[in-house]
Amino acid sequence: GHRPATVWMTGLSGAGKSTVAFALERRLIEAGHPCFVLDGDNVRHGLNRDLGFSPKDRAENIRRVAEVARLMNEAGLIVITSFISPFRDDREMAGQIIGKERFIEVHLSTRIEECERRDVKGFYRKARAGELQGFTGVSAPYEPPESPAVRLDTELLTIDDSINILLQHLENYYES
Ligand code: GGZ
Repeated sequence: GHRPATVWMTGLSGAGKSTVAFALERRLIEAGHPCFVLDGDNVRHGLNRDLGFSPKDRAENIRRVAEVARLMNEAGLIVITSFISPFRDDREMAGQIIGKERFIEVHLSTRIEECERRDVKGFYRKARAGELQGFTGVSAPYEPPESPAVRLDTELLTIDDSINILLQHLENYYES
């Protein structure tokens, strides 16, 4: 069986959070665990469409995501969240809302040089050119977690490696 938990991915834009989140979701569904991914695409365009990227708006983004994750956990789902969540205090708040027991912090620790090299959406180039203000890692801070449950560097690991590490961690979590 499974206990509802929230796998909270944090890391820079381009670190691989969403890729890993959706690959993990697929594997968990195949194994019979109902789960759901919350990410910018399904949250920032709807529930959080009134929020931007100021520190205050990011805090509110994370607070609402945490409240939704908590509800989904209570409904019996494993939740995987994919947000930069750059501030330690905000992630701490998310852990409080979701409940320490259920909150699994995963740091996508891919170096900024690698994220910038990928530049999937061209945001880093725009940020360096001064066309995009307050971009995380360039002109806004990212505070890495000090003791995440899992740390994944997608420059060194394949997606399958990352998924296997996370599944192993979840198995241990469910056996504990
Ligand atoms: C960071 C930004 C910004 C700024 C737009 N800073 O690569 P993406 O496009 O898909 O991921 C980024 C996403 C970050 O949204 P989050 O909700 O995860 O942020 S937070 O947790 O800090 O609230 C990027 C895009 O939105 N984006 N402007 N200024 N990322």
